Amino acid sequence: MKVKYFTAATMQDAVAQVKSDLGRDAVILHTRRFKKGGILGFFAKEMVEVMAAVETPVAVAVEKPLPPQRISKEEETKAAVVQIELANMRKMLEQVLSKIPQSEKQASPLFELLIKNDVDAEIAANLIRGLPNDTTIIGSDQGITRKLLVDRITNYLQRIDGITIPASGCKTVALIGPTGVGKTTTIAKLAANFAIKEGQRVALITADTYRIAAVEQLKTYSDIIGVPIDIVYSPDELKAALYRHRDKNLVLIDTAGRSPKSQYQLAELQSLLAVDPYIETHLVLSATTKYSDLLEIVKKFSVCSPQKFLLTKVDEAGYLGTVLNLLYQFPTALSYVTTGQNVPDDIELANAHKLANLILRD
Ligand SMILES: Nc1nc2c(ncn2[C@@H]2O[C@H](COP(=O)(O)OP(=O)(O)OP(=O)(O)O)[C@@H](O)[C@H]2O)c(=O)[nH]1
Ligand SMILES: [Mg+2]
Repeated sequence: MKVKYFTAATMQDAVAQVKSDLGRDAVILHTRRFKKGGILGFFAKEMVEVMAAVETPVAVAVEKPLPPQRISKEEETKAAVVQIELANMRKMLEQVLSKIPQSEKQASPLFELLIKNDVDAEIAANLIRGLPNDTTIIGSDQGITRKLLVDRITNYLQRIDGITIPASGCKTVALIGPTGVGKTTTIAKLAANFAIKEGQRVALITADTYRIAAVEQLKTYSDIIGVPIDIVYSPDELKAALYRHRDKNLVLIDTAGRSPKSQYQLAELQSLLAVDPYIETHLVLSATTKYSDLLEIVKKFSVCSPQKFLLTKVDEAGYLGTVLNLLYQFPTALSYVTTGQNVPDDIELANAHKLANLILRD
């Protein structure tokens, strides 16, 4: 097969070139319009490029005498142009239709369920695209389709990564996030679980010295759990405290709630965490926060390069679709999920399958 490109000012001219060069058996494979010349895009001339091919180039070289023509060459060229334009229109229409799966959207109760749970409409449409309709599988019910959908959601959430204590050396984890999302409570839950249930050597450090009550809150937990606590007022003090606790398995750092709107506060937090590149930072997000706010929080806290998200207050959240939307936008590992105020019980390693089912809550 011989393939050639032809450029001309009009589609008619390009097709005429194809015919005279490759013969009447040539087929048009692709056409495109592009701009040529001009200055900075101004006065550019629109050109047409046609990609054409012919099966047997030999036959083209020795062109057979044409049968008596009933239609003129000009009419033939026009017909070919119309055909190309029609093919292009059909292609465009197919593309548009594939983007708007209207029938799926309207027909599927699962689509409605995703929307009810605050999943973004486009994400919901992507998730249900191609899923078998309940009526298409003999003997099936919504359970089968629902299971497939849960699997799809699970795939999007499957980067689960809690705190792993190294065989030797010390793991340092800092929780950061906006005010009141549950950082201190979560630190207490983690400390209790690792120290009491797993028997690890744990130390707490709090850098939240803005409120007396904040220090007292964590100090109370450290007394009950029986782990040491250090209060640090500067990056240098944090460095020194980390050095002091180098014999521990896990050091948990609590930080003050920061407003995503305050660049100063975020820069301060960033310089605090910069004292040790091995600090694993979890951005604590409340499942009750609305999506637009979550987006802003994630964007603004990105200056602190959090490696993982930790989701709190899942017990209070009416709908969890926002979590899926967020992870679609920012694919990030989820570490833990907290489900209530009780220390140490209301925390668990994030579970993608469980969350997927919550995202499809009736
Ligand atoms: N329902 C529910 N409440 C929670 C959860 N986690 C924390 N809380 C509550 O949320 C409130 C704030 O918790 P804190 O741990 O003080 O939050 P924080 O992020 O440390 O707050 P700041 O230090 O002020 O930024 C407390 O009343 C907690 O009991 C949770 O998973 N579910
Ligand atoms: Mg706190």
